[in-house]
Amino acid sequence: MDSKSSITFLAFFLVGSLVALSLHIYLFSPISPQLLDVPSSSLVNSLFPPNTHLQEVTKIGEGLVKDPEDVCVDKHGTLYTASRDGWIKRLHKNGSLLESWKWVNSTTLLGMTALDQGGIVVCDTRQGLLRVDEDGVTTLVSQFNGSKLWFADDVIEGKDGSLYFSIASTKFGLHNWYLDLLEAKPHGQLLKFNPQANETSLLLDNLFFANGVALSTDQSFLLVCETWKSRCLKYWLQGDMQGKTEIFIDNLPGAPDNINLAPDGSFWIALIPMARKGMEFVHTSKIAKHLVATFPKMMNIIQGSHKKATVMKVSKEGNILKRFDDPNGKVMSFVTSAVEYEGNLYFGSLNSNFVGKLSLN
Ligand SMILES: [Ca+2]
Ligand SMILES: [Ca+2]
Repeated sequence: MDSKSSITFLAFFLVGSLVALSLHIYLFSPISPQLLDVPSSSLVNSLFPPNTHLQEVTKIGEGLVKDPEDVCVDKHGTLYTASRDGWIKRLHKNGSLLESWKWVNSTTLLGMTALDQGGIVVCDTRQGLLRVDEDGVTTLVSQFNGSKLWFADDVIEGKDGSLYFSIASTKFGLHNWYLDLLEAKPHGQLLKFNPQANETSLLLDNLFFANGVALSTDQSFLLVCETWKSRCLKYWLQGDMQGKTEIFIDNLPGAPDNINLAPDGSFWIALIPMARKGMEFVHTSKIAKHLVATFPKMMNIIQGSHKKATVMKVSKEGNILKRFDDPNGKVMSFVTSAVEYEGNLYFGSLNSNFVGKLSLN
């Protein structure tokens, strides 16, 4: 081949490859994406600079628990967490031993809450809402509107016994969570289960990955985190605003996971990182989204670094009060939950083999 034919051949090869790739993406992309505006964290970072407070965390039950996403504490001070091996582990008040309490046939347990009458409710992304108590495991809610309940993410009990819970995505499952992020459309829901009537109803639809839920001290409002939007919504349960929704806090410097009421009426929010540094452009390009969705090996591009952790304390009016970080995941990373009890913060994480504990004094 002379040089002219070589160039022609190369051009045909490149165009052909591009057409083949586009066709492959067109035929096999599992998403129909829209763009996602990831807020800049520079303002929050200037007011509340990242720090190393989470590096003072001590480890409870190291090696005895796998990726405990959430923790909860009952009225007797017993702490519970769900391990990815299906064990619900617990720690008695003032105890130091993380005990294997009950086993659930699941490797996909997420958010949980302690019940007033004893026992806990835990979200399973395949089975729905499960109640676990001394007698064993009972399924409370497994379907809604005639469809199987997928991807229940977090739950909280109201004082009348109602359970408020989130469905992260009605389209994608736990192991495809990154497709929900790439698609960036609101497939999340907030639901309410009334145990007396054995009835489940829809409170909010069209949420961008509905995640942590929490009730205010007086239970006049409910908070639900919209992970992909870096914000939490306030849903009014009482008063003039009953049934209405407003933004509680937005422009968070990360994606909110679990949110928990603090004893003083404020809230602790755990933030997971949104995208690997320098890879934020993926959220602004439909072509890039299709590419990553079609070739899942590229998904670590959009997965934020596991090697950091951030939690924030936010007042009931939605103002940031405190911030704790482990900026390089030296002690604890990918923290998904922070629960305050008697002067200590307890942490769950999707990248830990222990429950974290930090003294607030
Ligand atoms: Ca929770
Ligand atoms: Ca969660």
